[in-house]
Amino acid sequence: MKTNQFSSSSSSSPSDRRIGALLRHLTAETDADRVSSVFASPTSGGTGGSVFAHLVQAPEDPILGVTVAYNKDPSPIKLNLGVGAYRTEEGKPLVLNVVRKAEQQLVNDRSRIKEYLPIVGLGEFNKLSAKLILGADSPAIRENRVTTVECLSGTGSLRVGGEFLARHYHQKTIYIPQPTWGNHPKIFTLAGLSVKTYRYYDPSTRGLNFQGLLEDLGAAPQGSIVLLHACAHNPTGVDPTLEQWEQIRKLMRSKGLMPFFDSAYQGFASGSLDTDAKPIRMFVADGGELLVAQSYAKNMGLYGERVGALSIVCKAADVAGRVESQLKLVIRPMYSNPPIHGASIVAVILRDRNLFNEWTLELKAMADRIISMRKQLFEALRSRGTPGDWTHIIKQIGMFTFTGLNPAQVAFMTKEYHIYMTSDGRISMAGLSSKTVPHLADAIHAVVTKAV
Ligand code: KET
Repeated sequence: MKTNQFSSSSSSSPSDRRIGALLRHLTAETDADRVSSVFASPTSGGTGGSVFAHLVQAPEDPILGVTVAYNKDPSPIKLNLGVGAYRTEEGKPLVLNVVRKAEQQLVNDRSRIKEYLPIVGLGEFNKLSAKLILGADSPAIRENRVTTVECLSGTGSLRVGGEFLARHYHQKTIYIPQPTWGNHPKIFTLAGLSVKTYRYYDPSTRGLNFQGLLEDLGAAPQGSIVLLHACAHNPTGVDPTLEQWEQIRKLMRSKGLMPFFDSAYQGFASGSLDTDAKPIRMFVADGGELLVAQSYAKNMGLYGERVGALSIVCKAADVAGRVESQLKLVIRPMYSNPPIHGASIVAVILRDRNLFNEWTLELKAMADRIISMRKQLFEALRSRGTPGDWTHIIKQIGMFTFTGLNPAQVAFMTKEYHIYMTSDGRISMAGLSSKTVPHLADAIHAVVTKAV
């Protein structure tokens, strides 16, 4: 047997000795043993059926599956309004200019290396992300009460935060709005929380069911976790007003409900990063604790870089330190440590005043183009005399319009017009352009006048 670093010796530790014994045991196996064990294995080659033969075909994801179906459609007039991903007037994905510049800087810097990041990610990115969402003058940052860890975009931040709460928070129930982003219930269930809903949207007014929301949160057990969309609620495009946020805050704090903000669209609702962060900052200003998951997918167009952050605002600096130590224990066995490239791009942009300002302009331009699409679609329906009240198209906020079209109507529009959207009638306004608005308006007009 070959010697190795785990060979037992009088100076080795008990754990080294255990590993050494295990290795000896494994390598002591004879060739004959190995051959017979390979053929005895149900996973080996041969004539038997697959051990996975019982699997049923899983359905596609309700949102990402729309793109899969769209990609298969050979029609030249097809239109993908499914996934919330920004497109230009030409219908092309957009890499922001500031992102190109930041990447150039990174490439030119020969001192950059590809070592592992720490478990919590890129330190500078974490600091700047906390500042971006909580505000440069945030008392919580000043008092060192915030711990921020880089995670795999918004989804990863929600997942890590969910698992942290499941392990260490006294309440295991999270209330999510009804409706919400379809991945929320799956993320939190797999993180180990139990998921319940609170009323949020009123289909009859196509607005906020504020009364229902207050009643449901008022009836939630003391200390429950509450998932809140920081801005540009997905899929409804309906946000509380600041006055309503203040009432929500008071109610939640009076019952010790733990806010968990999902901020996937900072800057996309109003066009201003600070305005869109106001609800979160109201909850920080009262000195209470909260979690926030940030994503740079939409506002920096870094979808595939998977860059985001989880911040936990605590009441005291020493608590924040211990929270961070526990977050590391969640992250390390999940994916060890996060990727370096996306976080480096964000850090370059956030640290440089000129690049930051340029980013805010590009972000505002994306938000403005979406607002202009809302106006154009609304006008197109009005000019066609399409029955119904379509003012919600211009009232709703953010990337999506929650049209009110039902699954049968959506299916009709996909079949006859090659327009792809989620079956709940949500359309990504960011996927529209002046050229495609008439096609969508024709389809909506046809479907509502046909009584599908
Ligand atoms: N939260 C919300 C509310 C959200 O809409 C998304 C993505 C995410 C988090 C996660 O994004 P990430 O890429 O992990 O940072 N929503 C769009 C894309 C998707 O479904 O994955 C969407 O609704 O189309």
